[in-house]
Amino acid sequence: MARFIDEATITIRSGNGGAGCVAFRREKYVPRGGPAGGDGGKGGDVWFAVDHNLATLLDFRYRRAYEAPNGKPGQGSNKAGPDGEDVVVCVPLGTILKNAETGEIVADLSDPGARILICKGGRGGKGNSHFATSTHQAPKFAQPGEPGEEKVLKLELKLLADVGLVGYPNAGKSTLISKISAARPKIADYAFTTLTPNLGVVRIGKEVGSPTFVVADVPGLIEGASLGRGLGTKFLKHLERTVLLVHLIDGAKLLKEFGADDAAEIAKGAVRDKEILDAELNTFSPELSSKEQILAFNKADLYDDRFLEDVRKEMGKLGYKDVLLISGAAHIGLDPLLDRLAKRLFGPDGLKRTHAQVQATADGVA
Ligand SMILES: Nc1nc2c(ncn2[C@@H]2O[C@H](COP(=O)(O)OP(=O)(O)OP(=O)(O)O)[C@@H](O)[C@H]2O)c(=O)[nH]1
Ligand SMILES: [Mg+2]
Repeated sequence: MARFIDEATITIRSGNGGAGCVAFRREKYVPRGGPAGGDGGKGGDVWFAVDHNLATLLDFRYRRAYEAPNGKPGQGSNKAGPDGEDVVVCVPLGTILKNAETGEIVADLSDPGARILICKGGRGGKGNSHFATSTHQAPKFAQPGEPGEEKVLKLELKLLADVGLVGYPNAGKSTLISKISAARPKIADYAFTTLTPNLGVVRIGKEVGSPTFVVADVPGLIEGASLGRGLGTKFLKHLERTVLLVHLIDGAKLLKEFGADDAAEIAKGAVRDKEILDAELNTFSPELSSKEQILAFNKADLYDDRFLEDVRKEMGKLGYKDVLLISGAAHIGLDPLLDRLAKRLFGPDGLKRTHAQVQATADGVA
């Protein structure tokens, strides 16, 4: 999958207005014709519009300046100069434009039909015919055109995933996304294998045209991530627009810590791990931590079935009654997980998620 670029800085400039013209009528047998300088044309505007075929800001790494042409100067015989043509900068849905210096939001293109004027072209200057008065019939001046505007913008695009995977490093997030989607992230037996978010498109059903949703696999979180430990929490901004999170518990880590004799201990450890990360999510963003979560106890393949059932019961006693037992690697419990996700996303309260789908398709992930 292509590396996801979600930030770019570009300079945009609207056109200057063309100057008004100083000219006089020249007619046979009329020695002193009146003023006839035409108006300058308006400079081109720079607009931003959503293009549903775009999914990343990659193009802006190659082209960083967008300039609309100037209006042409006015001409004699009261002929106006032509306007500069407008430039439309096409961006993916969900792109946010910020002032690169102050960070202030200039525009949010989260509306599918968004088309926003960002730099207005300068007005054309008036030709000298506008300035004739009864006492001053032959003005030898005209108005200059107004200058265009220049802005340096930071473009930001959040990954518009429907479902976010959270968990400790090594919990098996990348393995899971690789089993349920076509994404092929790096998977390895060490912490912080995933350094940048991966997107995967999950199809419900096998037929072409059956519904899909987008899952984001992000780097692992650890205690203190909100203070910058590990890879920090910066990447969590990619989960801000998800509908729900799947919180993966690392069953292998708990086995190592507690052994396989006391289901209550393992359950306690699982709840502890979940709550540690919930606290990190909450420090990063209370809104993110209040999102609905599906709790999945992963690496179930390493456990004896009966023991695992006991773990589930013990977790229920601790207030977590709805835990899915899964294994990404061994493909255990994945269909029930996908069913749950599909019901939530496509059920009666399900949202329309055109944002994410459009993006992912264009990104070639599907
Ligand atoms: N036994 C078992 N091992 C698994 C399972 N899922 C993942 N693993 C192993 O766990 C290790 C970590 O897997 P990853 O998928 O890279 O974990 P991650 O959560 O993406 O890790 P980070 O990217 O570091 O946050 C790898 O060695 C995987 O093979 C599972 O269901 N069962
Ligand atoms: Mg990973």
